[in-house]
Amino acid sequence: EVTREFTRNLPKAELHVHIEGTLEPELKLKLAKKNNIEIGQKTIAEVEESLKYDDLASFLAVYYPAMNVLIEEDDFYELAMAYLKKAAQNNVRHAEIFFDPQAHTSRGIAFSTVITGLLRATVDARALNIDACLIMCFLRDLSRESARQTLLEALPYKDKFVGVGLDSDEHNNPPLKFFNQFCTAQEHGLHVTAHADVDQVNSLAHIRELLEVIGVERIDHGTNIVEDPDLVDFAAKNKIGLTSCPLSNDFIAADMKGKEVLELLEKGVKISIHSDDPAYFGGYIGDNYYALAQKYDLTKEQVVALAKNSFEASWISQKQKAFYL
Ligand code: ES4
Ligand code: ZN
Repeated sequence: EVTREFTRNLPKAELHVHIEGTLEPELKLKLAKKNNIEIGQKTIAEVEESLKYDDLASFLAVYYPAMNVLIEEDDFYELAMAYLKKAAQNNVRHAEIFFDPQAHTSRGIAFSTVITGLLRATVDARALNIDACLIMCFLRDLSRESARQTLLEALPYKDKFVGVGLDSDEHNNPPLKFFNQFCTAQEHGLHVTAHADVDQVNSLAHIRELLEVIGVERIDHGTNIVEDPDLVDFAAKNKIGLTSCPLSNDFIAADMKGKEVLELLEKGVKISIHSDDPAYFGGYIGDNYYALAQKYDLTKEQVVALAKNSFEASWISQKQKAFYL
């Protein structure tokens, strides 16, 4: 009953996509050539051959080196524009896009180069009928001091992004490591979200820190919350958004987590479906909805409920939400 066309055409909000994770092999090769970067691959087939991972650490080991091809402001613009065109084809109406400044500033690329290129693409996205904005993520496996510096550098641009997030390797990197940065960001009126990747060590403790201490508005992935009924109850009552990414979870945890998604949907949690790193995990947002719907035999009503949750959990105004709900 739920077709590929249905999942593609349904109006959606994309709340969990890493712009660096939308770097397709073709653009990677093109930018490597333009910028004279040695990446060890010369053909699409060779790039595809390099896409081998089965957990978070092995994925990140492929993911970060690929970003070396992004040098100029125009490279960031082109990356984001290519993503936004794919998003438009998937009927994404609103996109809140993660970017990882430290993955670039650590290679000597200026923060202003990254954000200016990405921001220019979000402006041009209006012509595609997409309302797009940016979320700046801290890399949790880097130091607090690095996060502090990054936030300091970002604050002069605070009207150019809507919130902060937390991503990269979760192992031994609990949310409270960045308590100060989250507080400062909130004081400046920024929204807050953070990854609690599926099946990570101490995942429930991390989710509890995020909800009780930091006061996040969303949790990225976070489906392990089903193990704690009190936290599920809290998330439902407080309209905490959970952004689940089936194709990513299938790579990282060999499980799309459909059972957890359905249980949370049933319990009234604002859970929705997203694409994480679509160039790496085999599909954009429509593909993620379709894969989940196929595997778990979802009804149209369930798919529509997930898509409506994506607008409810988004950071658009109540008036804009009324338009989509
Ligand atoms: C990520 Cl799957 C995943 N987990 C954590 N951080 C990330 N950054 C990009 N993809
Ligand atoms: Zn993610």
